Amino acid sequence: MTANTAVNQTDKNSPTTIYLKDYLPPAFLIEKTHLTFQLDPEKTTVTSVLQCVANPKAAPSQSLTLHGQDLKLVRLQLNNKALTAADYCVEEESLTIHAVPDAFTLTCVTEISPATNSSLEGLYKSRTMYCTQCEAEGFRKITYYLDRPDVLSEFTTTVIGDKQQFPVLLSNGNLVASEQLENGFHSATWHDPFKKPAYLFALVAGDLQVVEDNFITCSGRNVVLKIFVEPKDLDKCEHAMASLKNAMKWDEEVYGREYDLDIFMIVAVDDFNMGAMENKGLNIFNTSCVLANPKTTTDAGFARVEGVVAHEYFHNWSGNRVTCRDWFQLSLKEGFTVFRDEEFSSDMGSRTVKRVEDVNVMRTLQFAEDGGPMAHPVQPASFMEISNFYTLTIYEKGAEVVRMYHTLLGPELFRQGSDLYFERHDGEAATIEDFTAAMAEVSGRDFSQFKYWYSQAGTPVVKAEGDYCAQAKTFSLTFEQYCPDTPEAKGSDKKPYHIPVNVSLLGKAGLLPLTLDSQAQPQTEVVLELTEAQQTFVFNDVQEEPVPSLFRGFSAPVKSAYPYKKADLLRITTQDSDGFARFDAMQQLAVVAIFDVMAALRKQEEWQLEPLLLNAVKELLTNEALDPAMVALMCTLPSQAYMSGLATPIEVELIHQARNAVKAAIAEQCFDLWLAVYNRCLSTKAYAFNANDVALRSLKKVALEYLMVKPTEEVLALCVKQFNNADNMTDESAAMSALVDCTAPLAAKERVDALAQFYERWKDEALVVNLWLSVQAADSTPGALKRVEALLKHPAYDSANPNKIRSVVSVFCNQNAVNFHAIDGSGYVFLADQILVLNKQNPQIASRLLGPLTKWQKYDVNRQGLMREQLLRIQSEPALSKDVYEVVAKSL
Ligand code: 0A1
Ligand code: ZN
Repeated sequence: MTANTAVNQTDKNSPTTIYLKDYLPPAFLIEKTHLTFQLDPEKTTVTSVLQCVANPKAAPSQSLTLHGQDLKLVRLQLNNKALTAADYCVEEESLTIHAVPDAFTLTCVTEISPATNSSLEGLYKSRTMYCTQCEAEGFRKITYYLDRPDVLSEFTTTVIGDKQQFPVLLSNGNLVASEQLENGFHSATWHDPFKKPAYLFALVAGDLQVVEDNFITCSGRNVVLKIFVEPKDLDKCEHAMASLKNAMKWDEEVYGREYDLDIFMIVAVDDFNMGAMENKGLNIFNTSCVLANPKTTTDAGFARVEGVVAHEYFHNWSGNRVTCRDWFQLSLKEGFTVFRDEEFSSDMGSRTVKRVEDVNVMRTLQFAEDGGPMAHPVQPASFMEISNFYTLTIYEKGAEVVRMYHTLLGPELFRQGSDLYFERHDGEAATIEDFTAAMAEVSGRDFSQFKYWYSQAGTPVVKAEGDYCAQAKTFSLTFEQYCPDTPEAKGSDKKPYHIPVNVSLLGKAGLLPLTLDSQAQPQTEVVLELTEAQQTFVFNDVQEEPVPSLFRGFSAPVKSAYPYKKADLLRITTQDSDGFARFDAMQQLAVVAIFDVMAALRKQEEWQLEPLLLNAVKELLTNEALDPAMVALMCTLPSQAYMSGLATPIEVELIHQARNAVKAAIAEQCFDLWLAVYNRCLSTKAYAFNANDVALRSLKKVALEYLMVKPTEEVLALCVKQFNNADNMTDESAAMSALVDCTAPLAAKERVDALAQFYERWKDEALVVNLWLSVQAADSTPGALKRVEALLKHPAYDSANPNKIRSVVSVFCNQNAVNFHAIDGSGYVFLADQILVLNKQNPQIASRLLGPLTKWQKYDVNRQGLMREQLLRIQSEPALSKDVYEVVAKSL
């Protein structure tokens, strides 16, 4: 088993911290890279021939230092001269050749062991196939190289393998040669004409089937599209292919970006640390993000495939053609590409639903990251292990920052800015500053204050107050902003942000026309630009006291507060033209209702469901003109995780109880309405993935959840019927979840039967089994840890497969709060045990699992002690990986 190089604890040194301010260009460039792989499970030979030149833009250097990790060096040759031990020095993570000329060819032969590479970085085996993962720094586990994103090279790759075992041999670019060799071996040579950094390199070898299609680009070129999968998954490629074609077309229409190679390939692999990877011309996907079939995949799964396929495809421009100078610029490609994929998905389905889902992720998960010990700016200033920085802040907050340019500039100028950025930096490694400069140049705007969104960590808090003067007919909005302390800076030292605030004013009969001092033409929505710590905006000619609708569409990633009365919120939920604002107001009403119940439970007092919330729900359930997807979202109570972000210390049990109590009250008091809604949503049409059908299924699911809180015989029968007769996984798994979540004695047998039957039906479908595992890991009834431990021993579990680990361990620790945070600390001990095993086996996954423990400061003193104890236990492990070390050290 190879693991990441363990941190040497005996010398008491922590791993080195790398700083953005220390960036230096590379002393050498690699113009051409020629690789030959002779595949073998334990002894793959990699021959690299590198054409190197001194970098004219860097300080001259006589020696060349290459990155390398877990490599066995077999041979080294400089031009025609074989090098001997005296000519170079091999260290744990590098190879230095003492003297090199200004231009030279370096030939290097190394041996690696893909079969024992359990870290899933570099070249590894996933079931029967070989594949690679090189971002961020995995290429150095393949051969010695300048493994940094600002070294761009033209790659030619020859792969040699046994033809029977590996009929398919793939790498980046175009296939330029294939040969039949002796002893049943064959070879394929691929050439990628586009210069790229090593992190975009890919290789795949396996016995794979292919689904093929084509796309004619806007300039009339034919591009062959291929999706490679294991034979059993051939029936699950159609949706990814359609999504790919939609994404290619969308990128041409919306960004003017045309695909550049003659072939675009996707490969599905089972063992993958992340969702997918944008390697040039050869994207590698976690099966969970590419395979979809109505029978085995939920609507959420379909949406994820559509989004991830598009995301990886969009990287061809935002990431590959224009790449990153260094890893501090990661959000340059990730934030921009997430913004692009979010907009694509909005255009393909329901814009409002997509926005609500994305904002929920920001508010529940990214805000928690921003408020924890791993908080970092969108452009971090330092890191120890870059793998730890593939975060919600880099991706999702980064996308929100790009969205704010879009809001401030409007679509036309934004497009001009992106055109300029792509044109100016094509074939280069760029920086976040380059992106900002392009946006500034096309708009003539000054983004110097806006840049604090990149350099300051933490979620800004914006408090607003309104003041209506009936006499003068003015409405003043006063905003105050501040940003809390984060690990790298005190709040008081942070500069005010440049915040776009989308505002409308609601009158009794709808949106009011707005006249600001600075504007002549009345509109119904304006973008206020908040730049001061405190600032007032005055609207004129306001004929009645309005209810302001603020941060419409979540126009900035901030925590906002306005002293709304409950009736004001109700007005927004029913009258606002912005779907997100309606959802948001409803959620605020629900939060208030849950907090009220928590307060009553704390004092052991009687409580009553907030009547305004109940009325709002009833209105939503009876108004058949509303979008069912919005009804579903608005009737879904804020999650335990969302509620946990609102007050410290987090009262785990109380939130759980109060949420359940509110849910039960709504369920009971609207039972007949829910039943009517459920019946209204039933459909006899065959499954299709489109906004309307998804909307109906989502509302049906929410209806079933409420009905199953306290089911009648009739409801239970409906649920079982849906479980048995559904023609698609969305409905089938919704019924299973409803049964599993149902604690009523009436459903006790059905609950047990459903789980057993589901497994019997789907035990041969790995991704469906993951769903089955996660439903059980999230089951919040008592005794969850025992059940989870049993799942880890179940034949369906595979402790080396990240998807399985996520389905059980992550789901239990992140989505089963009452059990994970059991007051005896057993959940924490369990997680630490898992992390310690994974630390050796797969450090990236181990480090990601640490998340819930790092938030210890948000809990009561008792739990704080128990969580810290486990962090300390992990810290005392003698061979801690860099990945785990960094997160633990920063958390303590
Ligand atoms: N760039 C990919 C995600 C990715 C990042 C890191 C990986 O290994 C550490 C793997 C994939 C994307 O944004 O889709
Ligand atoms: Zn990405």
